[in-house]
Amino acid sequence: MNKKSAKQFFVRNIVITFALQFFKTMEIKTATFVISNTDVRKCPQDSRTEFAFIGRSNVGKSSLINMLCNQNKLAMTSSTPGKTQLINHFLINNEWYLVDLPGYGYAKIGKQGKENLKKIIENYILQRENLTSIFVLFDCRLEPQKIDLEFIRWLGEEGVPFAIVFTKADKLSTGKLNANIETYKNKLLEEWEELPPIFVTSSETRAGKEDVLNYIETILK
Ligand SMILES: Nc1nc2c(ncn2[C@@H]2O[C@H](COP(=O)(O)OP(=O)(O)OP(=O)(O)O)[C@@H](O)[C@H]2O)c(=O)[nH]1
Ligand SMILES: [Mg+2]
Repeated sequence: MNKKSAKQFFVRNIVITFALQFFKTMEIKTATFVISNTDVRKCPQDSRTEFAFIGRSNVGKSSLINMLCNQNKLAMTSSTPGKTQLINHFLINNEWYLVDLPGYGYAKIGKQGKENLKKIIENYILQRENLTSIFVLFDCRLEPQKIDLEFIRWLGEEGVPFAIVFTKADKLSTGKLNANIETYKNKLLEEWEELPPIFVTSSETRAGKEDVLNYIETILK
C-alpha cells in the first residue's frame, strides 16, 4: 500500500467507525423489575423518563418488552388473554423505565372488571408525568379494530403522543403483512392528518427491535 492509499484507508476507517457509533442501536444492558400496582400514585417516585406499552389483551405487549430487553421472563406472558392486570415498571440501564400495562378489551373479566382496568389505564396515562410516549400495539393479522381506533382517538383528544407497533409479524407472509399495514394506514388517514411513527415487530424473530430501540433513544436524547 502506498502512502496515499494508506492515508485514504485510514481516513475511511475513521469515517466508518464514527458512522457505526452514530447508528449503533442502543443496548439494553440491564433490565430489572421494580414494582407492580394498580394505582398511579404508587408508581416509582423519581423523574426518570418512561415508555409504556398498551393494546388489546394478548396482542403481545409483555412479549415485546421481553424481546427488547433480551429476557424471557422479565414480563409475564401467557397465551390466555388477561395476563397482565397491573401497571408494571421495569428499570432499564438504571436510567429509564419500560412500563407493561394491562390489555384492554378482554371480554371474560366482565363489565366491572373492564371498567376497573379502563380506570387504571386512563389514570396512569393522564396522571403519570414521567410518561413520555406510549406504544400502542396492533396485531398485524387483524383488520383495523374498532376498539384500537377508539383508543388512539382518545389519546389524540387528550394530546398524548403515541407510536403504533404492529406485533406478530412472523405470523404473516411479507406480502400479506405489507397489505394489512397499508390497509391500516389508509384507515388511519381517514381521520388523522398525519400518521404516527409505525413499527413492525415480532417477538419470535426479534424483527423491529433496533427500530423501536433507536426511536426510544432519539426521544431520550
Ligand atoms: N408468534 C408470535 N407470538 C407472539 C408474539 N408476541 C406475543 N406472542 C404470543 O402471544 C401471546 C400473548 O402474548 P403476551 O405478551 O402475553 O400478550 P399481552 O399483550 O401482554 O397480553 P395481556 O397481558 O393478557 O394483555 C403469547 O402466547 C405469546 O407467546 C410474536 O411476535 N409472535
Ligand atoms: Mg401482558
